[in-house]
Amino acid sequence: MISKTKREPVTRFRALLPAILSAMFLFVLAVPLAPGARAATTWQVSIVNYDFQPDSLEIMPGDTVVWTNDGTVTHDVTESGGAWTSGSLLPDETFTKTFDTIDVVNYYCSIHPTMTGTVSVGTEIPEFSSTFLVVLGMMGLLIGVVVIRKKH
Ligand SMILES: [Cu+2]
Repeated sequence: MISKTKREPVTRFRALLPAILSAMFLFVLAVPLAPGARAATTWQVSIVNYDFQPDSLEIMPGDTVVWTNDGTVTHDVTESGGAWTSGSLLPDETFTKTFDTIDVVNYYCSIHPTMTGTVSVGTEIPEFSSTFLVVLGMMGLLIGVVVIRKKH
């Protein structure tokens, strides 16, 4: 004979299972998005044929961009508002810059102003998303617990 008290924990666990699984799923999603969980990346931009290739980058705060003059004439990398510049880059010379703050950075070559490029820093993934997903997972768990408490 199976007593009622022995069956109860199994029933409780089964009812909680969807909440536990959804919470685990959301945590798994949130972890790679959490600040600091991701290693900084170095991105390469080639300056060739009077063009920045690629001319549009989507990076995360803390990432580094290396521009290399693969062309045959002097170029530079200058922020559109003049906040910073690489100075003259002779063929084969490089310019390295790390972007720490969320921003959309437009730049151009001041020698050939039709050459333009953009670095989007952390704007592709909303800043709140990791926190949002963790909170959502915890809410799922909490709702599951509340539902079980009401049943028993
Ligand atoms: Cu140029």
